[in-house]
Amino acid sequence: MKDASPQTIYLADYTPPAFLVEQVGLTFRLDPGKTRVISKIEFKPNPDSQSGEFFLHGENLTLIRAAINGQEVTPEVTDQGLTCDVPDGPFTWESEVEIDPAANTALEGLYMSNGMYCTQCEAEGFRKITYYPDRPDVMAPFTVRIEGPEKVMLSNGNPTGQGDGWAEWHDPWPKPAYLFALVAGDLVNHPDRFTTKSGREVALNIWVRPGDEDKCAFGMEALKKSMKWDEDVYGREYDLDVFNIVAVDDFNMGAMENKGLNIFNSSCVLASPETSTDMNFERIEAIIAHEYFHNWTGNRITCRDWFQLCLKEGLTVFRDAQFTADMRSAPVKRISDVIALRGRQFREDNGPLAHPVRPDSFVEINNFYTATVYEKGAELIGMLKRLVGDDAYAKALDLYFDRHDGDAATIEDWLKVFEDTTGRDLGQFKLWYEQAGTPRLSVTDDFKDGTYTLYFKQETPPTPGQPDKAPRVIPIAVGLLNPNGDEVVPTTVLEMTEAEQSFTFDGLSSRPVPSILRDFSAPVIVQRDTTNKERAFLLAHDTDPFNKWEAGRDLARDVLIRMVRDGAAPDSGYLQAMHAMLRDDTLDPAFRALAVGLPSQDDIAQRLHDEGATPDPQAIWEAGETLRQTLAQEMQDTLPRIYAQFQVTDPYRPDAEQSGSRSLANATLALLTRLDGGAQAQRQYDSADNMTQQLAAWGCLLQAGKGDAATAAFYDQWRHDRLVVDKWFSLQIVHDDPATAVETCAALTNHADFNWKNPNRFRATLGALAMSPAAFHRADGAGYALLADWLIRLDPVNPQTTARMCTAFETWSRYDNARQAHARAALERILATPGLSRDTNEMVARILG
Ligand code: 0A1
Ligand code: ZN
Repeated sequence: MKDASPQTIYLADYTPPAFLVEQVGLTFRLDPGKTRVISKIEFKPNPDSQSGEFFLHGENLTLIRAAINGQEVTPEVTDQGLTCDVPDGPFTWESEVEIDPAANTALEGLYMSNGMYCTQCEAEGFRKITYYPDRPDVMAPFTVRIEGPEKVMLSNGNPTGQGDGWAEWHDPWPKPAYLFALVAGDLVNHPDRFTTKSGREVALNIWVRPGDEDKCAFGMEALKKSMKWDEDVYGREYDLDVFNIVAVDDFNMGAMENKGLNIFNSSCVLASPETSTDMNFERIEAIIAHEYFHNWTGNRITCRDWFQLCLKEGLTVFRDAQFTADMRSAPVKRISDVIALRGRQFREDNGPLAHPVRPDSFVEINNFYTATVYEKGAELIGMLKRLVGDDAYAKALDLYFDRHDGDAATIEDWLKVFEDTTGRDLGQFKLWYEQAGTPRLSVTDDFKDGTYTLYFKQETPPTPGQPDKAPRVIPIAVGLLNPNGDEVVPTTVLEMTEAEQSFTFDGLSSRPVPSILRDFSAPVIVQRDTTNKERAFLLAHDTDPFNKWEAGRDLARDVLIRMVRDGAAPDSGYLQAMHAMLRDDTLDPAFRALAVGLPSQDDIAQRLHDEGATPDPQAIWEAGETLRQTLAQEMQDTLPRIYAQFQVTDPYRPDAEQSGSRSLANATLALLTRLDGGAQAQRQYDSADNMTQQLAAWGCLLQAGKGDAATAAFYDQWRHDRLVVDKWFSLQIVHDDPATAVETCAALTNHADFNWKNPNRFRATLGALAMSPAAFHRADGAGYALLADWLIRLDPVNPQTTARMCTAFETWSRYDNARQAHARAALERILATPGLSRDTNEMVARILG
C-alpha cells in the first residue's frame, strides 16, 4: 500500500509476459485473521517473450513455503513480489501464503464485510491473495477449493463439489487474475433460471445477507432482461451453468464483473419500492446489465494491459446505454447521459486531471477508472457507430468477437476490425483515444441564393503533457428547419476532418434554422453566437429530442450567466418558453421534468471560467435560487394542475412510464414549494408509500427550511436500513443552505451511524459536501478543510476511496485567489501527510499541477 518512490508505468514499455499459465489450482483455508492460500500453478515459457525472468507479484503476503516441481525453493521476496530460478520448459509452482482478511480495510484482495469473506481483484488486488503474474494478459482456467465453516462458499465458474466445510469450483474459461472472486458467509439466495437461445440451462442466484431477500426480485428481472438482450442484439450467449451475484456492504466501486460471480455494492443491486427511488431502480438495472455484458466485452475478450481499460469499459458502458435506451426512453437516457458526461467528464477533461481515453502513463491504475475512460470511452464507440453506420457496426462487432475471443486485446485490435469491415482508415479517429481535452467546435453560418453554408472550426485546449492537438474526425449530426418550424433537411451526419471546414445545403427557399450536433453526436462543446429567440424556436420545433432539450438548456445557461455576470433579471423569453414546454401535453413527462431543470452550478462556473471570468460559487447558487423562484411565480397557475395530473394512483412500478410521471410531479412540487412554503410537500411526505415520493417531499421540505420534523421522522423510520440511512446523511447536506452545509456535514460525522470506514457512508456524507459547490467552495475555506481532514484520516484505511474523493478539488484553480489559497493549503496538507498512499499522492500531485 505504501510506496516511498512511486514509479510511473508507460504504455510504450509494454512487453509480453515471460511465462504463461496453463492451469491454476487454489485452496483457501478461511480464517478471518489468518487465511491460508495454497496455490499450484502450471507455468510454461512464453515463446513471444525475450525475457526469461520469473517474477510473481505479491503484496502483504506471508510466504510459508514454495516449491517448483515438488522441490522446496527459497525465492527472493520483496514488498512487490518474488523472483526465483526456474527450470527450462514447463514447470509446476506451488506456494502457501498467509493473509489477514480481517485487517484488510482497503477492500482490495480478500477482505471481510460484516463477517462475510469477499474479494475485489480489479485492477491489481489478486497479488494481495497469492503470488501470481497479476497482469491481464496472463489468462488461465482456475480450479478453487474453499475450506471453512461458512454456510455458503462461492467462486468463479461451475460448482464441482461440496461437502461439510468445503466447496469446489472450476472455471473452464481462461481468465486473468483480476476476474477471480471468492465469497463465503452466511448468505441466502434469490434463485431463478434462464434458458439460453441454444438451450443451455443456467441457474441464476442473487446472494444477500439474511433480511435482504425481499430486495432481490428487481435485480433478478434486470439480469434476465440483460441476458436476453445480449442474445437478441449482439448475438452473445452466456457460457456457464451458473451465474451468481452477491451483494456486499463494503465495496469501493459500484460492482465487479468477476467471471460467473459478479460482486455488487449492495446499493447497486438491492431494491424495494419502500427503500429505493425510481433513479435507484434505473441505476440498478443499468449496472446489472453492465456487469453482465462484461462477460463478453471484458471477460471473454479482455485487455492486454491496463492502458487498454477503455476497450472493455467504453464498450460496455456503450452497450449498457443501448440496453437502457431499449428498455426505457431513448431520448431521456441520452439527455441524462449527456448531463452526466458534462458534469463529470467535461469537468475532468478541462482540469488538471485530464487524460486521454487511453492514457499512456500512470502511477496507480486505480486512479484511472474515470469518467474519461468510461463515459468518454463510450462516446467514442457511439461516434464510430455513427461514422460507419449500424450495419457495419454490427458486422465489425461480430468480427471482433470471432477474431479475439479468448484474447487480451488492444485498441489497435478494436479499430482494426472496423477497418477490415469497412475499408476505412481509422488513423485519424484514433486521435480520440490518444488526445485528452474536449474539442471546442465554433460554428458560423451564411445564406445566399438558396445555399446555406455551415462553417466549423475545431480547437482543443492544451491539457497536461499535451500542449498541441491535431484536428480529429468529428461526426456532426445536423438538421435544418425552415422559419415555420418544418424540417427541410432531416438529420445528416457531416464528417469534419479538418481544423476548419464548411458544408453547404442547396435549394433552400429561405434561411433555415440549424439544429447542430443532434443526439449529441460528438463529445464536444459547441460555440455559436445565437439568439435566445432562435433557442426558443428550437425548443418549440426541433424534431430531435436531444437538441430540443439542449435549446432549453442553452437558454437557461445564458439566463443564469447574465444574472451572475451582469446582475441581469431572469429573461422573460426563457420563462415563457419553459412555461409553454411544461404545459405541452404532447411531450413525454420525463422529458419535461428534465427540461425544466437548470444547468448545474459547476457547468455555469466552467462556462464563466472559459469566458475568462472568475466564478463566484455563492453568486451562482443564488442565481439558481432566484431563477427557480421566478420560474415558480411565472408558472404558478399551472403547477398545481400538473402536480395533480401526474400523481400515480396505480400500484408502484419502477418503469419508465410511472417514473416519468413521478419525476414531473416532483419537479413541479419543488417549484410549488417555493410558493406554498412546503404545505404540499408535507402532505406528500405524510402520505408517501414509496421512497421516490418520500425522498422528493423531504428534499423540498429541507430546501424550504421546514425539514426538521421530517428529518427526525425519516431517521426513526429507517434507522435499521443502511442504504436508506445513507440517503438520510446525504440529503441533509445537499439541501442545506451553503452557509451552513459544512457545519451540518461536520455534525453528521459525529453521528453514531457515521461508520466512516464504509465507503458508501463516507461518500454519502463527505461526498455530498463535495457535490455542493457553494458549500464546498465556501469563501472561508471551511469546506476544503473539512474534506482534507477526513481524507487524511481515511487514506491509511482505504487509499482507493480517498484518492477518488480528491477529485472534489479538481476545479480549485478556477476560483479567486483567496479560495485558491485555502484549497492549496488543504491539498498541501494532504500531500505532507507522512506515509500517504501512492493513490492519493498521485491524485493530489496531479491536482496541484
Ligand atoms: N470493472 C468494474 C468496476 C471496478 C473498477 C475498479 C475496481 O477497483 C479498482 C473495482 C470495480 C465495472 O466496470 O463495473
Ligand atoms: Zn465496467
